[in-house]
Amino acid sequence: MSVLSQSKIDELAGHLHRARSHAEPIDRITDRCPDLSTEDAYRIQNALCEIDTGAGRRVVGLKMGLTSRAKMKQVNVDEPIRGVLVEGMEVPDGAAIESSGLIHPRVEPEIAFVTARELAGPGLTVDDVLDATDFVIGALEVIDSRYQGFGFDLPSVIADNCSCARFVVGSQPLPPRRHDLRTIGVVLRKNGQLVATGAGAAVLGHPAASVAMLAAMLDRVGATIPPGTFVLTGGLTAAVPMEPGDTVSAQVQHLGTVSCSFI
Ligand code: OOG
Ligand code: MG
Repeated sequence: MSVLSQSKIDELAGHLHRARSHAEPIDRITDRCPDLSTEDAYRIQNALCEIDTGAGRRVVGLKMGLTSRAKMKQVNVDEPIRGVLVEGMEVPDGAAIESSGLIHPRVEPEIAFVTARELAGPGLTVDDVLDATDFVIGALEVIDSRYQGFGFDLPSVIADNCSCARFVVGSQPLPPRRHDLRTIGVVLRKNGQLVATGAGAAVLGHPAASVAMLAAMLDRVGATIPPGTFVLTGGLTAAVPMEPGDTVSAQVQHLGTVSCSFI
């Protein structure tokens, strides 16, 4: 149920926007609004994205988060969430990311989808999603919670656009049915050392199920996944903290290696 006035929603979005642009952590939104509903949290997220689009940044994709046990356990929130990727978040494969613009970045390996056709409504199956997919590709997501100590609850992380900060897309797109995405292995290395391993099925049993869930979640607000949408399906492993000087790479079976570093 929506209870907050639009001016309160805009004020909270402005607060998160300042935290993000100054790279200064803030207290959880639910410390200010203890009864914040999920619905109002998405309204704050929407207002935050409108600050970006109002400044001329295009929406470049959508994301799902908290779709694997490893991720849910790490942040102690056990419900999947959706967020919006805007222009300026994407960095080229192998790029060096300025740490000064971020608070306490973490990196996680993901399998991304690019849709060919619109996906709409609840009840879509993995097959429906695969039928409507142009290609899948490996990705890294750089998350950076705007909250102190990366500590949040469900409404707070939704309002913060699901900790979105940067993302890196690999260079080996594959047709969605070329391989069984459930058994695609991922190896995550930080500074050359193995830090995590995973498989596609870590995400809701099949990464395409994450896209189906996104369509169902959007349906609740009368929206769909348009054709040509880039979708991050969620971290396959827990996220790994990054400091200036660190390099991270994800080797994703059949999808090549994707990497970035922090300066
Ligand atoms: C929330 C964002 C989660 C994922 O892939 O699970 C996410 C967070 O962990 O800060 O992007
Ligand atoms: Mg993610």
